[in-house]
Amino acid sequence: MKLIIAVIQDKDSNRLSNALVDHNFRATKLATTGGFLKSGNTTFMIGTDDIRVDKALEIIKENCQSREQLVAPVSPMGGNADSYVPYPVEVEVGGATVFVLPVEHFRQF
Ligand code: 2BA
Repeated sequence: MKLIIAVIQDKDSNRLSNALVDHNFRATKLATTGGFLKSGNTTFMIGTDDIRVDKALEIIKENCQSREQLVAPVSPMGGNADSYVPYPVEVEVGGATVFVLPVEHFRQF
């Protein structure tokens, strides 16, 4: 068994949820925050049999698109001056950042 952890953009999360349910995958959605942009994103935890990992990855790829995102300068007032970016920066936020981990034990009680 494997645990797939996929960090995706909020905009794609409903579409991905629906696609996973349609294909009989079980998933947990977490509201998360990107360390760089400090804005919301969504992390899916998907536990699945090894033979279904490729199908899950295909569904993630099909339902999550990368987008350009402009990072506006944020005043350091009241914040940390070390992280201050004085000009807008455009970054390409990926469709999905995916980790596939082995699961040692899986139990449901
Ligand atoms: P964020 O950390 O908010 O990063 C958003 C986007 O900003 C990244 O998109 C990347 O294009 C850019 N970026 C991140 N760190 C940067 C840096 N030090 N310098 C310049 N640009 C930087 P993605 O790479 O597609 O990542 C999207 C989200 O996936 C990230 O949001 C983070 O929440 C997660 N993520 C990405 N790589 C990760 C990793 N190795 N471990 C854990 N989470 C990761």
